[in-house]
Amino acid sequence: MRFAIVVARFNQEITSGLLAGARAALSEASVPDADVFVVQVPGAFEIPITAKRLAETGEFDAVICLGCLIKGDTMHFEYIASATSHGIMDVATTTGIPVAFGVLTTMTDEQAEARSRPGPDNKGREAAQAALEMATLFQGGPKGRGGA
Ligand code: DLZ
Repeated sequence: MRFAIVVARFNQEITSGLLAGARAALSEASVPDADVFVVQVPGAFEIPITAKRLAETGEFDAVICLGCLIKGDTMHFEYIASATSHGIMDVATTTGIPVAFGVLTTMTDEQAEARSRPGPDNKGREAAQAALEMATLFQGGPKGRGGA
């Protein structure tokens, strides 16, 4: 199976931890590095269009989206979080390719750090595990192996 990862550079100290967690989960599932394609984008807002282009290539069994939004003093957080989450869901439902949501939306830096550290609570790892499960489920064709 082949996977694409879209990772935002904004809050890079956090998103690099998410990327490491996602890579670790794929590697532990015996996915070779050569079958993992990583694309960096400026911020979370740019994730959906990039995920869509990758999903539409037909080359990937799933796309993993990684980013980090930390609430600030303005409405930016709300607008970007809403656009990103709806955009990512839209990519999955319009392309039929599983798209995992690994975008943190936290109130504080500390919450983001706790979710991007190495270990079982790393949300990049969780997103990659969801992508692996969905890619496996859909391996049997449109109806999937699980009858979905
Ligand atoms: C502008 C912006 C702000 C304020 N905050 C974040 C953030 O917390 N996380 C993130 O990934 N990106 C942020 N951005 C950048 C936007 O996602 C986007 O890259 C720019 O608005 C340019 O389209």
